Amino acid sequence: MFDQLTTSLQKTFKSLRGQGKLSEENIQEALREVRMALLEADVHFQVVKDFVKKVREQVMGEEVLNSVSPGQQFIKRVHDELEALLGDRKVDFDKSAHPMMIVMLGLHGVGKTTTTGKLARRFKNDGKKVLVVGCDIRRPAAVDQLKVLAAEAGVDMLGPNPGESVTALGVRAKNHAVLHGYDTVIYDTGGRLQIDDDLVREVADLTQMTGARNKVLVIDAAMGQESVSVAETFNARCGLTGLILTKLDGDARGGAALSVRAVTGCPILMIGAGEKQEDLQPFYPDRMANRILGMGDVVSLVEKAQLNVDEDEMERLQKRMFSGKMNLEDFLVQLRQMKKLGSMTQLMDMMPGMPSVSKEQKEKAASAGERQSKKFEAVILSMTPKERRNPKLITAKRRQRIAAGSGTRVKDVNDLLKQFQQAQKMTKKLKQFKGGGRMPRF
Ligand SMILES: Nc1nc2c(ncn2[C@@H]2O[C@H](COP(=O)(O)OP(=O)(O)O)[C@@H](O)[C@H]2O)c(=O)[nH]1
Ligand SMILES: [Mg+2]
Repeated sequence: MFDQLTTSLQKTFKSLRGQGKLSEENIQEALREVRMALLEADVHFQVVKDFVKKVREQVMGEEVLNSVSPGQQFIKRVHDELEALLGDRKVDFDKSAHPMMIVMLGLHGVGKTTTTGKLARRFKNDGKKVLVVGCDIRRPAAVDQLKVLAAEAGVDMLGPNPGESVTALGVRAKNHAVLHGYDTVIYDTGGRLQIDDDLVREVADLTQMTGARNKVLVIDAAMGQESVSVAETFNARCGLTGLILTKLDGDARGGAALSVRAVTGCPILMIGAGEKQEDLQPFYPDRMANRILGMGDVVSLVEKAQLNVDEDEMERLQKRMFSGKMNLEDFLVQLRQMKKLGSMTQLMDMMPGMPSVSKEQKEKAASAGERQSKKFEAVILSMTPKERRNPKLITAKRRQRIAAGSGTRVKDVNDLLKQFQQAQKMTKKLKQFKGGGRMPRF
């Protein structure tokens, strides 16, 4: 997702990077390219217009700072505007009422039921007692689908009684939740292929009768411009409180999804990037902006790591990475943690510089990467603790010993040391970025 946008923006930035000074002319040219990139990615034209205008105003009116190159400053502006477009800050569900109620809205097939299961699992893991309610009463299969997902998430589920209306079911579920001490109630509703009055009235009644504070529109990121008008209609009739983008794992251009936040003013709460229940993440505007610009998503990476692996170890590692110091012991920890994190392909999407690579290339690189990290692990294990802490000690002779000891070739030892040096270089950039808020060169 967003690969194409990333590629074209990076091309623009590349041509700016070499410029010692930005002239009005090359700013105009760069802005034109940014505009094209956004339009090609299917971002709504009005949103693009506003976006480019804001960047232009910012860039024209400002003095070039000494510490950064003009090109970097331009990129920073684009980054900031992109972040503002995606939302000023991270927003969570409205948890002020107990039980907290969420109504899932949206067209057919966008991922409401799947996301209901994902959310249920998430809240359950947070220690909440969760009830999901199958309000898609016209399709018996939909209620069964939710039943399966609820069982998978380990939460309770309530379905319609024969002849029961959606609002009656909604109110019954609410009473049931209050009576039995549920903390969270998620209503999965039915959708249509296109927006129609009956549907909107039905869900508007449901939200009103239950008093649910969270009215969340689920948007399929692959859907294109239609999602903008769908969002406007739902917002006008139900008063949306948030958005969830799904299918960000796909190849679609995704720009329409980026426009919906700007058009409705509703925050994006979560993003779904896969069919499995764990494939749901909170949405951070700044991280998404980084990712779209091809800076990767180091912070998300570290967070994902924290969920799955030893937290103390990760924290130590993170600190060392940000301090610009890293030795081969840290590198080994990193290799092992990465292994625990699951698919390399998924991880590579989050790595700096990676999003501009094609999917096939990523997959090919991923399996090669997994083989290589096994080798690297063996190599590091064959070093003495002193060598691991101070890789500069590793002379040609020592390389031979290490290769023999680990059943690898000297070339593998060299490759590892080279990669380690690159990682070290990157951590130094991270340090700069964290310390001074400056954009790393990419
Ligand atoms: N790849 C991918 N597929 C998804 C995602 N979310 C939902 N789906 C799939 O989209 C299809 C429709 O989902 P469903 O939840 O039934 O949509 P609903 O009609 O809105 O309830 C199903 O095949 C889901 O597995 C996602 O984030 N990524
Ligand atoms: Mg459904």
